[in-house]
This record gives sequence, C-alpha cells and structure tokens, in this order.
Amino acid sequence: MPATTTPQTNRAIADARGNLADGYHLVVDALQLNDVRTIYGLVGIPITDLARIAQASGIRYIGFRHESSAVHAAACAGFLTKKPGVCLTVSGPGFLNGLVALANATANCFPVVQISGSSERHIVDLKRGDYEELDQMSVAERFAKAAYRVDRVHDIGRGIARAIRTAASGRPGGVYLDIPAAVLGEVIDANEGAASLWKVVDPAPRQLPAPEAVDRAVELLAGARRPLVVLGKGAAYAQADSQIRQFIEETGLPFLPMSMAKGLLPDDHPQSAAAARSLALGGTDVVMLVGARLNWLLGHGEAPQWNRDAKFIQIDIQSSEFDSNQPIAAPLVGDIGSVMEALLERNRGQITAPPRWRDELRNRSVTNIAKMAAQLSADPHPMGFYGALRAMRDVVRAHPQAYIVNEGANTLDFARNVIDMHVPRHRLDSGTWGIMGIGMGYAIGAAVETGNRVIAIEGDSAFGFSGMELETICRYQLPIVVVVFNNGGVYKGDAVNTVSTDPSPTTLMLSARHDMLIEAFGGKGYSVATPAELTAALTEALASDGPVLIDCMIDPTVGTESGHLTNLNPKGLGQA
Ligand SMILES: Cc1ncc(C[n+]2csc(CCOP(=O)(O)OP(=O)(O)O)c2C)c(N)n1
Ligand SMILES: [Mg+2]
Repeated sequence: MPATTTPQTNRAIADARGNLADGYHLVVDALQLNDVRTIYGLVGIPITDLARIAQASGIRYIGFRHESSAVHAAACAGFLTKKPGVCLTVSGPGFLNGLVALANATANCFPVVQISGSSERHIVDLKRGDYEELDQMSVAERFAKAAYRVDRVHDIGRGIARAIRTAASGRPGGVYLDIPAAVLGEVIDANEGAASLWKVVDPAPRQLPAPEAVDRAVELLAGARRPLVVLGKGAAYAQADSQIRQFIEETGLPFLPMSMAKGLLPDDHPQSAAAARSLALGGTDVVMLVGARLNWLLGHGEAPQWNRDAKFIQIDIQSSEFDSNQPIAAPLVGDIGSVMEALLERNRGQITAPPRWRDELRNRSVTNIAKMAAQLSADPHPMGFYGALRAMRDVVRAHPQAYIVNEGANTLDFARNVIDMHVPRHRLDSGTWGIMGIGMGYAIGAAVETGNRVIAIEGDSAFGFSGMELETICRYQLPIVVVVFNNGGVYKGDAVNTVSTDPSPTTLMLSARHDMLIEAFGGKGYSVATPAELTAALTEALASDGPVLIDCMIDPTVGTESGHLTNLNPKGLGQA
C-alpha cells in the first residue's frame, strides 16, 4: 500500500482526533496530498464539516449560491490549470444541480471531480425514503466520464486517487465521486488512515505518436495545395503553446482557431484565416485538426461547408474520435505537445503553404475585415451589438491578460468575432453544447485560479441562469466585470404576443436594471446606453479592483433568432 504523506497531513489528523482519523479529515488530507488548493461548493448535510475542515487545513473553499455554478467554476479551473478542479455538493438535489455542469465539463473535456455526500446506503438501496434520497452513482454514471463510490473509510484515499487519475488522463472529463455520510463519519486509527492515502504520480502521462503515423501526416500536408490547420480547445488545454506556434510559423500554414482556441496564436497573426473562415473550410484540400472534433461546430466535416474531397489529419488523445464523422486519412493519437514535437522533428522543411492559397485567404480576409469595420464604425441609436462591442474591443485591447467569459446567442456570436484574443486560454464560453449558465461560474473560477481580471460578456437571458452568483462575486471581492447586453429578450426583445396577453416566449424585461442587482451586494453598477458611456464605464471598472456590473442597453430589434444557429430550428407546418 503506498503511503506517501506530508507532515501536515499527519498533523491535521492528529490535531483533530488524537490518534484517530475520521472520513472528513481523510478526504481533506487526500485532496491536500494531491495538491488540491481550492474547493468550489455549496454546503449542507452531510458535507458542511468537510468544507470547514478543508478551510482549517488551508484549502480555499469558495461557497456558491447554486451547485451548477460551483461545478462550472471547478471545470473552468480544470481547463485553465490542466489539473482536475474539485467541487463539493450535498445529497440528492444538490448533487443533481451540479450534474448538468459535470456533464457539460465532460462534453467539453475539462477535468473536474464532483464529490458529493449521499444518504444512507441501506435506506437508499431499499428505497425506504431517506432525506435527499437518490442513488446518485447510478444517475451520474450516464453523464460523467466515470462515477465511483467510496463504501469504506479505508478507501477514501483510493477513491480520490482514482477520481483524479480518471478526470485528468486520456481525454479529460468530469468524474463523480460519491461519499456516503456514514463514511465521512467513520473513524479509524490515524496512522492506518494516513497510510491509506496516496499522491497520484503523473496524472496525465504523455502519449507519443508512432513515427509512421507522423510521417503519413507530414506527407499528406506536404502534398497539399490548400492546407489548413484547425485549432480546437483541446489544443489550448494541452498547454503546448510554443510547439503549436513553432509548427505553424515554421510551415507558414494558415490556421483557424475554434472559439476557445482563440489567443493560442494572437488573433491578429498574419497566418490567421479566421476572417476567411468559409473560404478556408470550403477550399482546403488537406486539413489538420488539432484538438478539434468534427462535431456540429465544424458542420461534421460535411459538404458544402467543407470541400467534398478534403482529406483530414486529426490529432486527438482518444483514438475513437477518429472516423466519428469523416474518414481520417492520417490519425495521430497522442497528447498534443508530443505530437506537435514529433511533427516538428520529422517535417524537415517538407510542409509549406502554397503562396496562391495564402493570397486567396488573405484577400478574402481583407474584404471581410473591411465589411466588419464598416459595421463596427456605424453608430446607430439605439446602440446595437456592434456599437457596444467596438467600444469594448477598444478598452479590452489594453488588457490582454484579462479573461473573457462569453455566453448568449447574438451576444456570443458577435463578441466572439469582434473581441480579439492575444493570450492562450483566456477565452471561456458556451463551448461544445452551446450551454447557457456557465457565465458567473466560469468567471469566478478564472478569477480565483488566476487572480486576473475577468470580463464576462453576457446576454441578458444567459446572465439570468447564474445571476445570483453576483453575491458570491461580491462576498469574495473578485475582480470581475459583468457586462449584460440587455436587449430585453432571448435573442431579441421586440416580439409581440398575438395569441394572449402574456409576454411572448422570447420576451424578457427590457426595462430591467441588472446594475441594481450588484448594488444590492455592495458592488458597483453602471447603466449605459451609448458606446461612449460603455467606454467610460468599462474603463473605470477595469481601473478598479471591485466587482462591477454594467447593464448595457442594446436595441431590442437587432438580434437574430438563435443567433448564427437559426438553421438548427426545426421547421414545422406553416413556418417559413
Ligand atoms: C441550459 C440552456 N437553456 C436554454 C438554452 C437555449 N438558449 C440558447 S441561447 C439562449 C439565450 C439567448 O439570449 P441572450 O442570452 O439574451 O442573448 P442574445 O441573443 O439576446 O444576445 C437560450 C435560452 C441553452 N442554450 N442552454
Ligand atoms: Mg438577450
């Protein structure tokens, strides 16, 4: 049995219980031993003391108003640090509230461990009706990368190690760890307890690609007339920034960053094909996907969005990803850092970007950038998305280290295109599922993990999913600026209900003053209606340390239903 413990681990146990240890302390000691510095959670029976003991041991505990936000925050921590974020929920409904975020983390391949207390097994299993009764592990199994339960105090160390290993290794994801109340209260000999804990060695070992697989990819790219690299958030997660940049700059290949890969190379990099996305996807004959999946966000690799004859090279840590949508001509299984190093080593000048293709992309970019510049410089009243985002872009440019959190429909689509990123892993958004509700959780996770400023650009509907976390932000005095794009609705705010006197399904209150919400908790609120007012408020907000919310009035008529995803709405009878 491995028995690596730190002196503090032994001391914490001894201090609390003489020569005995209980489940609570063993959980905390096991987490500490594995370098967990922060727990995100929401307390209640049976985990309240767990949070207290964690705090007493020096782990930071961040308490939320809803479990979904706590798990989103931990997931964000996992993405930013490459180490599983840890969150804590209570039995039954608390566990379920967190589960959406655990599933979302799994869909996004973020490593996170949701630890939940649970009710008495002998009551739950016979369905005798316990307080917050639920067979949580069976439920979690379907939504997480894995689910485990610790049934004996002696297995706490094993359970935590197993959860951390599973969350971080291979394709990262959400892991559920169930710890029944009885196990938290179970007492054993302190030495025996300490000896049952261990530190996971190399939680996500490197995985090197086979040389022949690398040569196959190099050969394909070398023969391409219109090569392209697509960077996904897996590439950002990998923290292989220098290898990726070196490969792209040495070969001269055009690259297209997916939303959360923005900033891996700066958005104004001369090889970026972001402003010529349609041409890049539609024209490429050989594309290399780096930590990007051919899911709906890339139109499943299908024509006409993609060239029908395009050949795909794919780098992924999980080989079952290959051929999920299109034939993969050159699969490269491995961690992205190792694969990029192998590509750099075996390329030897064979891969180049044909000048004609580069010119074609550059010309299209120039045209599209000019079109967008015209939209950005128009100054309509009331202010539209572009006017607000132009103001934000100009202020944010001076703060490249600020994290950008972004959700909504139009708010997401417009902000993604207008706000340039210059630093890797600084953009966090709705991601693989297009989920609403990540906003305040991700913002809190980013602020807590990095201490940097965070700017959350939120649709008014999107903000509502986690708005109560403003209190959390104020309670911990986090350097977060929330900008709510208030267009009075889901997508837009001018819908009229012709069938009843109720508001339409997409209507929200246009007159809402979200800025007053943060003032209730002692934060600073602004209400702005013009780009100049937004510039002034955001500049002032970023010069201060405290939490700020800017309610930004946006023309309720200018949004598009479902933003850029209008075509995904099914068309029934009588709909155009
Ligand atoms: C959890 C969840 N519930 C519902 C949706 C459906 N949905 C997509 S975008 C959106 C909100 C769009 O409105 P808003 O955030 O105000 O952005 P806007 O388009 O108005 O800028 C909703 C509810 C979702 N994506 N996720
Ligand atoms: Mg809206």
